Amino acid sequence: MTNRDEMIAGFRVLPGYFDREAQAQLLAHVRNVQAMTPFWRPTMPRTGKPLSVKMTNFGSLGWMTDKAGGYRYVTHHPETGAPWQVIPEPLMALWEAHADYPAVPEACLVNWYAPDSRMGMHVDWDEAATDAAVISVSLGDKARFRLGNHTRGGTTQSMILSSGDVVVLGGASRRCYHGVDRIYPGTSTLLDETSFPGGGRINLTLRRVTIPSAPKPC
Ligand code: MD3
Ligand code: FE
Repeated sequence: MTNRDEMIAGFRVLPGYFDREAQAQLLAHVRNVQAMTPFWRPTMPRTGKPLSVKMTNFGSLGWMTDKAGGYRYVTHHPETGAPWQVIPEPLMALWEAHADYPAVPEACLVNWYAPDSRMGMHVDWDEAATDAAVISVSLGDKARFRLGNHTRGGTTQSMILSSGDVVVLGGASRRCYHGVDRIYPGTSTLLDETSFPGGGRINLTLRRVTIPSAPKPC
């Protein structure tokens, strides 16, 4: 087995995991939290440069970044002060079925890509529970996702993710560089113009953030 094989051993794609009806249901959950925890545009630590995606979260913890405080998890929306709403049931069921982890997910980051948004190559380092997989759900327009290496540079591979696809980033793949090169505008009709002006793509990522406390002996 090559290094690369080991690295991507925990990486799985489940194409078409959610059918159109289930995708619409997940999107409705995103729509329903907009009043309390709307999409906002996070900014980079130090520079304050806005990210290209808008974000919100579900869960007991939500990921954010801003100029003053940097990358972190918080319990409330940075602008409205409302607590993040609960992770939708179909996502909890997905985690239960595929995370192979003895604790519930705490965060579900929701990224909304406009047709011209992208996400540069990075590693997700802000979770203490690095042994837990990250599970990703794609909704709306297709995107070209890129999976790299444990170091910046080096070999990468790209794949197209479509609405309803699930990616499980377990094992060593959890610590790989990854990003989104581009969105393919107009390749899905899932996002309605009223709730999601301009359309684009929504990505949901389920994460365990804190290390679970040891189970009580019986
Ligand atoms: C690979 N999101 O939110 S999802 C992110 O499509 C993020 O919005 C991208 O990268 C998106 O941090 C990609 C898949 C993903 C998420 C976490 C990972 C891939 C990952 C962690 C480690 C390796
Ligand atoms: Fe990431």
